[in-house]
Order: sequence, then C-alpha cells, then structure tokens
Amino acid sequence: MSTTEQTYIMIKPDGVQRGLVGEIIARFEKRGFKLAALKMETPSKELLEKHYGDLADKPFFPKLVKYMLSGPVICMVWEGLDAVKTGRVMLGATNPLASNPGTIRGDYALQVGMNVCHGSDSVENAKKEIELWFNNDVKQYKLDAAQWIYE
Ligand code: RTP
Repeated sequence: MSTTEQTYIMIKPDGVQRGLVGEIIARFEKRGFKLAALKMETPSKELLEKHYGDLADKPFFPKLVKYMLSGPVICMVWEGLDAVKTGRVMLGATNPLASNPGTIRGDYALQVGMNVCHGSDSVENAKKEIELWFNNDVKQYKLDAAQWIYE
C-alpha cells in the first residue's frame, strides 16, 4: 500500500473567482490527503501550452489556453493512497453535465469550458506536472493524523 502517491490539483481561474478555493482544499483535507505543496500563480502562455501539450491539436485548445490565462490559479500537490485516481473521482467527469452530485464539478459547474479544477490523470502525468509547476519543490513531513486515516 503506497500512501505517498502524489497528484497535481489546480483550481482554475473560475474556481478562484467564485470563491471555491477554501471549499476545494477542505474536501481534500477532510478526505485524508496530505497537502505537500500550495501556491497561487498567474501562469504564462508557455507554461499552459506545456501543461496542456497533449491537447494542442484539439479545436478547443486556443479557448482552453485563453480561459486558463484569464486569472490566477491555485496550484497544489496532494499526497496519499491512490491520490491520482481518487483525486479525479473527487473532481468528477471533465464535462460537468456528466459529473455526479457530490463531486466538485458535479456540485459547482455546468460547462466543460468552466469546470473549476484540474487533476492529474495518471501517476506518470502527475510526476511531470509536479515538476512543471513546482520544480519538484514539495514538502516532506509526517502527517500526525495519518494514524487515524490508514489502518
Ligand atoms: P483537466 O486536465 O483540466 O483536469 O481536464 P481533463 O483531464 O478532465 O480533460 P482534458 O480532456 O484533458 O481537457 C482539459 C480541459 O480542457 C477543457 N475542455 N474543453 N470541448 C471542449 O470545449 C473542451 N473539452 C475539454 C476543459 O477545461 C478540460 O478540463
């Protein structure tokens, strides 16, 4: 059992503008994940084009980059058991219309182009994204509550 898996979670400009930062952080904290890195950033076009590089051929790519450039974002690394997969479940489906109630997008979003948050879709991509956004500068510390979270 690996309790040290890390995922990159980002609150997009609409999430910041709508005051959802505290709510999203609270969900990850309450679930039992450990916060390993956190910052607010106004990303450059170059950084976003790298982050979304695999979508460069998609018709919505220019719109996506414009959206992500529209305001500051919150960048986070969360750590814990199955952090990548569980993080995606907590975010909900990419298109909020398909997101279950109880997920972040299912509770707070209506359209795919304003879907509040990003979460790494694989352990491999999480590693790349943590390097890209944090240059791997994540904190290592013991979460004392872990003894009440893991059997
Ligand atoms: P994310 O990377 O933001 O967590 O999203 P995802 O993996 O769930 O979805 P992905 O396919 O990687 O798409 C990245 C983001 O692009 C926007 N998008 N717009 N048809 C559209 O207009 C469209 N499709 C995707 C969304 O903001 C999506 O989160």
